[in-house]
Amino acid sequence: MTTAHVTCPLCEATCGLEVTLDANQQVTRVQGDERDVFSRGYICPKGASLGALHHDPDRLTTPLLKRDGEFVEVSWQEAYDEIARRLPPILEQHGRDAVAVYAGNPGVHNIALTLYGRVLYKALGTKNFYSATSVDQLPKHYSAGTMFGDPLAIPVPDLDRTRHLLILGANPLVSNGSLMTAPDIRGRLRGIRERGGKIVVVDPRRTRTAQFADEHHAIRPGTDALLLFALVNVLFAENLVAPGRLADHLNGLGDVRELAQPFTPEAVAPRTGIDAADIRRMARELASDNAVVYGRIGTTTQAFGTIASWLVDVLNVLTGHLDSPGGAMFPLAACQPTGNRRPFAVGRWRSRVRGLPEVVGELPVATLADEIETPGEGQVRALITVSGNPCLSTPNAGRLAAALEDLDFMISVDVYLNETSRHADVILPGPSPLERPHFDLAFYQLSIRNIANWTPATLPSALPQEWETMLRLTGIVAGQGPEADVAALDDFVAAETARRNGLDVADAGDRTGPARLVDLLLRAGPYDVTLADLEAAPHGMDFGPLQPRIPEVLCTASGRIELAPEPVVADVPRLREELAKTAEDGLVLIGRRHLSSNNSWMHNLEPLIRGGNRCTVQVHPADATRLGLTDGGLASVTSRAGKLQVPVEVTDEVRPGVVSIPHGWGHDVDGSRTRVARANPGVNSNLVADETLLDVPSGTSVLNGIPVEVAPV
Ligand SMILES: Nc1nc2c(c(=O)[nH]1)N[C@H]1C(S)=C(S)[C@@H](COP(=O)(O)OP(=O)(O)OC[C@H]3O[C@@H](n4cnc5c(=O)[nH]c(N)nc54)[C@H](O)[C@@H]3O)O[C@H]1N2
Ligand SMILES: Nc1nc2c(c(=O)[nH]1)N[C@H]1C(S)=C(S)[C@@H](COP(=O)(O)OP(=O)(O)OC[C@H]3O[C@@H](n4cnc5c(=O)[nH]c(N)nc54)[C@H](O)[C@@H]3O)O[C@H]1N2
Ligand code: SF4
Ligand SMILES: [Mo]
Repeated sequence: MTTAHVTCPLCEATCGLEVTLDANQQVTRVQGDERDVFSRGYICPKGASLGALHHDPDRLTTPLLKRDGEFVEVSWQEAYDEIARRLPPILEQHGRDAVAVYAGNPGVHNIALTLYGRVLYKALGTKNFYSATSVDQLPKHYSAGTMFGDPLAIPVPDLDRTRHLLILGANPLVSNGSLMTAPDIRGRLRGIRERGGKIVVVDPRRTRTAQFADEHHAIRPGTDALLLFALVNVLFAENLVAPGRLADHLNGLGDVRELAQPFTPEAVAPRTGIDAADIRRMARELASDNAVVYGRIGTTTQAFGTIASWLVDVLNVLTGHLDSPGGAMFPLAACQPTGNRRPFAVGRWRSRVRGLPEVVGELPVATLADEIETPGEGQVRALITVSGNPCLSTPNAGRLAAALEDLDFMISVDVYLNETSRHADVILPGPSPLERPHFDLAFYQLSIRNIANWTPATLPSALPQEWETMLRLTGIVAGQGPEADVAALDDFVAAETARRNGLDVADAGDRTGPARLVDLLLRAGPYDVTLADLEAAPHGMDFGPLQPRIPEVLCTASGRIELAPEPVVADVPRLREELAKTAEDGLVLIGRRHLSSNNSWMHNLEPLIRGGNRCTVQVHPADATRLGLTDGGLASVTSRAGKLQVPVEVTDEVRPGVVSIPHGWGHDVDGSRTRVARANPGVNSNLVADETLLDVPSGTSVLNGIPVEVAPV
């Protein structure tokens, strides 16, 4: 029997887990690591199923190649030979932009894909780079980029010190927190209460978090920007604006006051569904206590995602709670993202068909199907998906799935043959989380304490590590063929990393791969640590609570916080038009998450699916009566984009006028190899998500607040 201490790579919470294996290297137990410096024993059902994931017989262990429409298992050599035969001619004949990339969420939880994926994407040099970011947090990068100059400088709520937490569009008791790395959310929220503080939730659903909170406001979807502007309006109207020490670091305070003028509590109340008196009180409470405003998916994947994301931080600034203990603070991770600390720019290129602007190096995935379907120069003819399942996770998924069939060539770097990878010509699998080292490069940038924890691989891998896969593909797209010298490419990447950070690559000794890069980044980082120090600390190192970072963190051209950044302000007229409209009474669709699911890809694990799938459309009793829907009956849900049928769950958890279906389901497609998921398929909510509905500045999809019609079947 052996015990390993690992950091869970499945969500943003970075819990420390203790994995027990028997003599046959079977995982016999997974539990929370009581000694982990950050999570102190916390674990959720997903973390507990790490063993089930590792042992899942459907998880791919060899490359698959499609021959005459059927997948066959092949050697790595055969897989790369096929790629080398088919991919370079597309690049040569049609140019770099003819090959698109879609990078999915698990890649951000995987150092091999984070550190070496970018090497591949750079070598490809395509403008057609897409990722899950444009169905997720892109508006937050946009607002951080324009306000603070760095799209990665995202302030997080200082959960352990705040006394008043206003949560909009997040359900951290279920999601375990996002853009806020904080294991054991429940314990930390309880801490706020114990300090005499208060938690307020703004969400169209009475979620678990809303039930736990002191106060819940069931907002009408897509109207957060109106509510937030009204809060700003009240702060100015009642002379509650007090940015404190930030006053010396601000531009645009007067502009914000002026912009907020039309958004009085009385004006926004009928649209948001929140009383003017409540809005005034919420604003006063934000100003009077050590408070922080925090917004997540419900504020980003909606029609005014960028404005809402911006106003969250405007409120934190106006109340003096940005960069202050108990407010919204900038983490300082042990490994800093390398390189480009130049002022943020958007729209450096545009998508070919719809002319949508590039943001943080990517185009909105809502337009990927357009780029594949529309002939002409620059048409996408090949696609590489890396740890992504866009056929379940992106809008008008039915259209995208059909478009993928038109591609000349497709590669999926993925651990399952699923709804997306079934369209590929070649699937390249990677090791399980227990067979690779782990370090939460991305999420320590968003952590509510400054933490670092290195996890060595628990078990040897029969599969190549994914950094090698990325470099093999890099070699092919760089014209070096399938036999490219991976070690030489890795040396080059390490030398570049060292050079950019003013280090000598030899400092990292004879390490290779991600371990060498992490060691170099640690050496270049703000704390006096190396990878050897982390290796000697299996339960992690704690560098303490967050510290103020303004002005050092700012990277705007002015060197100040831009409180009214021009590209965001340019979208305010659209919001004013929204304010002028009378409230429609049609139904809108929102999403939801469940504790035992992880977007689209963990439904194949028995322990997580026990009790059947939870994929229903939730409908308020008043709407159900009006529409003739019955609990347990079947409903059709129709939008401009598509149609689906789903069981009805009548519940007053959702507000009237709102229906909710979780995303990530719809596993009953031909040709996938996920037996458990197929037996509990649910429906793909993104069949009705409308790819033409976007948050205009960022191009992020509207996945919450989609107009739909619901009828009994
Ligand atoms: N309607 C609606 N749609 C949504 C959302 C919503 O709230 N509502 N949420 C959006 C959000 S926030 C996100 S992040 C996206 C997620 O969108 P995606 O990232 O496209 O989807 P995932 O479900 O995370 O799928 C991840 C894929 O990675 C594979 N995978 C898992 N582990 C590994 C690994 O170690 N290596 C490799 N190579 N592959 C691996 C899985 O098999 C799966 O195919 O969905 C978005 N879509
Ligand atoms: N168990 C589990 N955990 C997960 C995931 C998972 O799939 N399952 N996915 C992970 C990923 S990739 C992410 S990005 C995070 C997301 O983390 P969260 O954002 O915390 O997760 P959600 O449950 O999607 O919460 C969004 C909330 O917004 C509400 N909402 C919808 N529309 C609106 C609106 O217009 N305004 C407001 N104010 N609220 C609205 C929804 O009702 C929902 O409760 O979760 C991560 N953690
Ligand atoms: S909360 Fe997230 S990191 Fe923690 S055990 Fe669950 S899935 Fe893993
Ligand atoms: Mo996400």
